[in-house]
Amino acid sequence: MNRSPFDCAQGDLRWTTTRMDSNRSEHGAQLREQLVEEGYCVVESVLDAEMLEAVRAASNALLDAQDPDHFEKQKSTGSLICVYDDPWFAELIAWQPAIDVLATMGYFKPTFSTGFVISKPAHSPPLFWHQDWWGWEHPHSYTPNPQQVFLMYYLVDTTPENGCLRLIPRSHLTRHPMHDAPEAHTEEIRRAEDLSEPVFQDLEDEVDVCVTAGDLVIGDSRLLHSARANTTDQRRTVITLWYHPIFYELPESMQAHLGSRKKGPRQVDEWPAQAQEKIRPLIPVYDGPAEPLNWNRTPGPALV
Ligand SMILES: O=C(O)CCC(=O)C(=O)O
Repeated sequence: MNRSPFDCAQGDLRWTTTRMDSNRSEHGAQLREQLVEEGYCVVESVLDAEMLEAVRAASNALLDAQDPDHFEKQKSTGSLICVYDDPWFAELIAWQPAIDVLATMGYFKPTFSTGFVISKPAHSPPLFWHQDWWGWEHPHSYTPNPQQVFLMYYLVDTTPENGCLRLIPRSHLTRHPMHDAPEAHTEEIRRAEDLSEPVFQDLEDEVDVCVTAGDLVIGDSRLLHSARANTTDQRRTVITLWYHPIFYELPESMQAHLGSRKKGPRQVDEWPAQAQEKIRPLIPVYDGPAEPLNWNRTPGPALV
């Protein structure tokens, strides 16, 4: 069966290009509801075969250029290479089918901050449990609408054997014991030195998210997530891109943190003009007087 870019992994949420626009917006509304309530949703086949091949080629080139030490330092994550390292990624950041998905969800003016090539080598350990939000000092972070979402594109079909994503539904809005586990992003944890640490354990309420290559996983950055070990002989790569679906409705101090540099991150200044132009509409811009919100990755007591 041909799948449209807007098909959802949830069987009853399917939408095809042959239906009317009202069905399309209904599907977008269902995706948004799932994102806001559960913390994530999946949209099938957002990358077509040609784009998938192009993303694989660009990612493999970056991965093959890394020093072996990079993979040692990032043993648990696999790799952590910023997409700003290669202007080709402008194509993926501004990929229209994904921007269209966000629009059907009612996110008409998203902005983009950064992204990473995360690749688990063959026979590599699990990724530690963590969440990626840095704005916990503002009360807005304890309300349902997402301040930041990850768009994850897996470049191979994922399974529990090759390191699929796993997550704790609703943990973006509800406290979980893992929120109070020792800090996850330390050097020792990144190096996966002790796999008996709590951040590497299986959790009762975890959900595996297995996808087909080219599907899109959209998740709230506050959601607790991790990835299983890759026990296969093949590399398993995901590209994670961070967007801000309601940037222009966020508190000014959050906007200031993200958008105080008018031209975007420094590396972008060195990109060819065409690549800069491609992502320009997605660069967050803040011109107001507010001071940037303090960066704090630890949820406060208001998360209950
Ligand atoms: O490797 C994965 O599947 C997940 C990557 C991840 O946790 C992240 O990008 O925040």
